[in-house]
Amino acid sequence: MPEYRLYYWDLPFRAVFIEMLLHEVGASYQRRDAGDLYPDKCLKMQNPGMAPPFLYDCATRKTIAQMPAILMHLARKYDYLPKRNETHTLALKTILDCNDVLMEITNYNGMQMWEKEAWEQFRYARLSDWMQVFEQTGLAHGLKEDKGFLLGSRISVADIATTALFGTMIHAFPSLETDLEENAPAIAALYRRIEKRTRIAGFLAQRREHWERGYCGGQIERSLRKMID
Ligand SMILES: N[C@@H](CCC(=O)N[C@@H](CS)C(=O)NCC(=O)O)C(=O)O
Repeated sequence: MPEYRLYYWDLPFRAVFIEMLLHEVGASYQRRDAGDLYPDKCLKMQNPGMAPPFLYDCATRKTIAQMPAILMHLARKYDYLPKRNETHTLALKTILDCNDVLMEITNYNGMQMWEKEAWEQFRYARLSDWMQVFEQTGLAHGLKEDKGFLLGSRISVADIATTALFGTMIHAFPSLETDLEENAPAIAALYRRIEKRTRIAGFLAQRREHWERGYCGGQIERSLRKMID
């Protein structure tokens, strides 16, 4: 029996954060369609949640919602959290930053489709500032282009989340690689190093063959593609 069940759509967007960490730590899981829980059963389970991803932990027989909470649960369990209070807090802050970027790049979960002017303002002001936020965090903790991790000398959930954010974004929209190179060269190097870790590389190769350049799906992905491709 797998250790976890992950309920999500057949897309990388928020699930890839969780899947990358599960692969990195060697935990077994089964991918289930989000529709198995959402929306009908969301309020009926213990620890109800609003929307996928949901992670069912077979050991505790409980379901957790909210991507950041799921990552923190797994990171604690598999020792992927920094030890010091400050960096422990920064790991959570990094995951929340990632989730904010996901929200912003999808124009608040597709509330409105992107128009050229708004997209360019986002791309060249907000997104580039976000990239610099990650870069400055890394540099402050000794990250170099050829070595190191976001929050110090040891890998943590923050590296997995940063890679899931920028690696997935750039795989889906390759022209954004230039933006990351210009605003956050050490982060660009970091995500490439993390993507090469054996278990993560195997997972990404297999899932990307299936997802191809897919990102968040729906009309908002089509709108993003109109802006970027
Ligand atoms: N804050 C939540 C966001 C969850 C979310 O927006 N899920 C999307 C897919 S990524 C969804 O299916 N939303 C449907 C809904 O909100 O009803 C998280 O980080 O997990």
